[in-house]
Amino acid sequence: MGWTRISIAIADITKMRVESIVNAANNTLLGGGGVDGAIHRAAGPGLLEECRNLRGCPTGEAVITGGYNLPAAWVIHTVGPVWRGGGHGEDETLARCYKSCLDLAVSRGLSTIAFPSISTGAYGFPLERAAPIAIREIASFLKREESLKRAIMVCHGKKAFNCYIRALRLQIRLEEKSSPNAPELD
Ligand code: AR6
Repeated sequence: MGWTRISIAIADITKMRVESIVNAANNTLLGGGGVDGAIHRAAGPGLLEECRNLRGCPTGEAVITGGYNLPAAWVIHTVGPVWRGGGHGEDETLARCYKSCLDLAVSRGLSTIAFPSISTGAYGFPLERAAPIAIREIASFLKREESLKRAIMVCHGKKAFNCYIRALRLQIRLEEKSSPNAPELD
C-alpha cells in the first residue's frame, strides 16, 4: 500500500527537516514568488548561483541542487503546468512533475521528500483537482518503490490541508477496494 507512507502537514516547507524538499519553480529556475521565493530566501544566494548553472528546466521535469542554508540537504526543483482551463494536458503534466521528483529522489538514494502543492498558487491549477492527482501519483510510486520511506505533502493553510486529507481518504478507499487484505479504516 502506497498511502501508508504519505503524510499531510500544515507547515512552511522551508522549515522541514527532511532530506529533500521540492520547489515549485518556473522554467528559468532563477527564483520567483510563492514557495519558490521562500525557498530561495531561506537557502541564501548559493542556491541561485547553482540554479544559474543548470540553465533552466522544462515543464514536468525536475532537477536537483543542494539545500544551502535550509534544514533540508537537497532541493528538487520542478516546473508545474500553468492552468489553461484543463484541456491542455495540465493533469498529465502535473502528475509527471510528481513522478519526475520521486524518480530523481530515488536515483539519489534519498528516503524522505516533502512536496508543496505544485501549480496551485500563481499557476492557477484548482486545488480540488490537483490534490487527488498528487496523492494518486505519490501513492502509486511508493507502492512500487520501497526505498522511499516517506513523502510529505506540505500545505500552506487549512484549505489545502483539508483538500489533501480528502484526496488521501479517497486513495485509501481505492487501494482498499483493489486489495482485500488491506487494514480497515473508518
Ligand atoms: N511552504 C509550503 N507551501 C507554500 C509556501 C511555503 N513556504 N509558500 C507558498 N506555498 P506557488 P505555482 C504554497 O505560487 O502555483 C513562482 O513565482 C502555495 O500556497 O508557489 O507552482 C514560481 O517562480 C500554493 O498552494 O507555485 C513560478 O513562476 C503552492 O505553494 C510560479 O510561482 C504553490 O504556489 C509557480 O507557481
